[in-house]
Amino acid sequence: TGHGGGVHAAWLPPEAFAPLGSRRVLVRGDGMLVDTVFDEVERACAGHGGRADRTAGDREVDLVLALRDAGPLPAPAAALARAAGAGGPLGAEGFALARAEGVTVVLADAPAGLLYGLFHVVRLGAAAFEGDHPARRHAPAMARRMLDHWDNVDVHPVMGQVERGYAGGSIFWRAGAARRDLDRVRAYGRLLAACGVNAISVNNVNVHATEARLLTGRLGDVAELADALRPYGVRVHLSVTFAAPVVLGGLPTADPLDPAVRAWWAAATRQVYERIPDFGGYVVKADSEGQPGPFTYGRDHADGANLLAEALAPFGGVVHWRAFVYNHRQDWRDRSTDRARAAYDHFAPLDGRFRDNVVVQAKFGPIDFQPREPVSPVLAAMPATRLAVEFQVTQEYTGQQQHVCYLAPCWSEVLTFAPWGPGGPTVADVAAGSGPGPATGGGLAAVANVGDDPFWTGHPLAQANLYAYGRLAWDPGLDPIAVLDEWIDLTFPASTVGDPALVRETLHAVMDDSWRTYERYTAPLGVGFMVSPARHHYGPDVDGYEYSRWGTYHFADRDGVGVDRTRATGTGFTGQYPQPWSQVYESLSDCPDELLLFFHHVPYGHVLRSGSTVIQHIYDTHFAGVQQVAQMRQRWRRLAGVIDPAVHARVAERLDEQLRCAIEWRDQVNTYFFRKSGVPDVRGRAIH
Ligand code: GCW
Repeated sequence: TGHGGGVHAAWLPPEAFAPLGSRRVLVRGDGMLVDTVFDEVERACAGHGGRADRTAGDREVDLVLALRDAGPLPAPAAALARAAGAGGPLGAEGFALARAEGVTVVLADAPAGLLYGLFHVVRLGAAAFEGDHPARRHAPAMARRMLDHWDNVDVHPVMGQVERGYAGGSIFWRAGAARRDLDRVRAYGRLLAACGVNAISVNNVNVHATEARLLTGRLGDVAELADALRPYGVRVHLSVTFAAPVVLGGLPTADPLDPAVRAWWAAATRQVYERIPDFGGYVVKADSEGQPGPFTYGRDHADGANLLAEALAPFGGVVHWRAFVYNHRQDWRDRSTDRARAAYDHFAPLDGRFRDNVVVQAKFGPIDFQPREPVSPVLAAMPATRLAVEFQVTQEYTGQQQHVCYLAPCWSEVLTFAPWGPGGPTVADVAAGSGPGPATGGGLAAVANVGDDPFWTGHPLAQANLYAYGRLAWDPGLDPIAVLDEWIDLTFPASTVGDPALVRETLHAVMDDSWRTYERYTAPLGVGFMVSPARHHYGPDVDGYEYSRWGTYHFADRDGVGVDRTRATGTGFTGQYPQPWSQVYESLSDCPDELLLFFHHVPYGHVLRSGSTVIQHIYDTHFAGVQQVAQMRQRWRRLAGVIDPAVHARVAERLDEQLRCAIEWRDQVNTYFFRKSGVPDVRGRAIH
């Protein structure tokens, strides 16, 4: 069950539509997305014995999905709709749901709202048709909930078809061409709509020669994707190269202040909108890791971003300009350069200079998607700029979809973090536009984790990360464990599994704490980056980046470990935070344990807030982490014969690899620090 055309149904198996599909449903309203809603309802009803209507006769109904202006509704629904809509406009994507007298009503002002309302009903399952529901309004916290595909059109010699992709090839591109598997693209759009994602960029932020041409000569390929995704409310964006006027336009320069360059972007952008009227905008990685940018012309990032923003403005488009800018040719001997400082140093001084259709997109932490980082200080430093927070759903640094690592608890910590102190605005507020900055926030963006793998995400349980990302972008206040429950209910409907309670219990046992488990057996206390350069960031290599140009070091010696980022004696990075965090991170005694080595270089005998020493903490967490993985693997075995055997087998195989790899992490990290420090494990366990 759950398979259609060889592709896993993820969180939309037919059985998840049973409660809806067995009802008498009326869909009222016009527009492409209302048609989508009706198609969904019709399909569900065909499969489960219900009835789908678009015209209000005098037949009885169980569920009404209606646009407010769609004309008269049958009697009980009409009163309910009035009650549901009473609190004023529902917004471009919002909806209200109410139930009384055996009728459930979903009301929206705009077609997209009806689509999200439909999937809300699917999520509620049988509960949508039980008892009474007082009218409740739903609207997304973030206007833009975006996924960035790091998909290449051509296979890149080092990075492959999808940069940092762990789920096979791209669903959009293959070996230099568009795949044209539009059924798959539509299925993807449907999954995205069902978790709330409404924007994607379709190519890698590292824009190579072939990909550059998506903007001009190969725009048709992008238009085709936009057509396939439009019925699900997903708008398409494009990563562009800043050098486009040179490499595509044949101009001698891409200087953002050059009138010919501006004219080139204006013309190119006009042509994009002629082809794709609802095109979302551009994503740009500039002056970062070798990508071209305004620095070449002595201009800054505001000049660069504003150039593209000016071209997009007449059409309502936005430019997502990434703040991931740092010196990737550092000298490890130079102790004054600190990669963590870079984004703030480059961008904070530019606050106020960006046009209002520029979104500055900052990775959630100051370095690079490590399993544990403090929140990026950029997010608290640009009150006059629209800011988007960038997450990495693809598990580059969190087990590469070989390991179970449910990331929603990490994202939730970031989103609910209050940069100005407890009780103040949160990171989610900043992104949503309800914080101190502009009222139109930049929203969330995240690197996608899907590919042409039959399970979409390689590791079937990694589907939960994609689902949870969308849900947290819609409502960052959601409890990540409750989101996991939603995902379990949808993905493993009770009717499709042998023992629903065991399935739920096992998935929670395996997934709830998996991010912290991953953290335990990998790099300790926020130090990060002890990953293997040779194996593309998979598996341990404690000194792999220690003498590299990338600027990611741990500075372990015989006495201690960690990066001194204090103002007093270190790089001064703590000074990029507002109070109270600036002081909390500066202070050795107040700094949270999990970030200690991110901010401080300490002796191995330093006593943590937990009461343990740093060295003992390293040993304990690494032993504990491996034990937890072994338990996860044990528990998973109990689902054999209970769930879809293909899902069971794929996860079982990956848990074997996770355990192997976790043991390798444990032994390399423990041995490394034992050899450096000479301090034995107080519990006398085997360290090699
Ligand atoms: O995490 C790093 C990755 C690069 C990526 C870069 C970025 C697309 O290792 O593969 O490049 O971040 O975010 O731009």
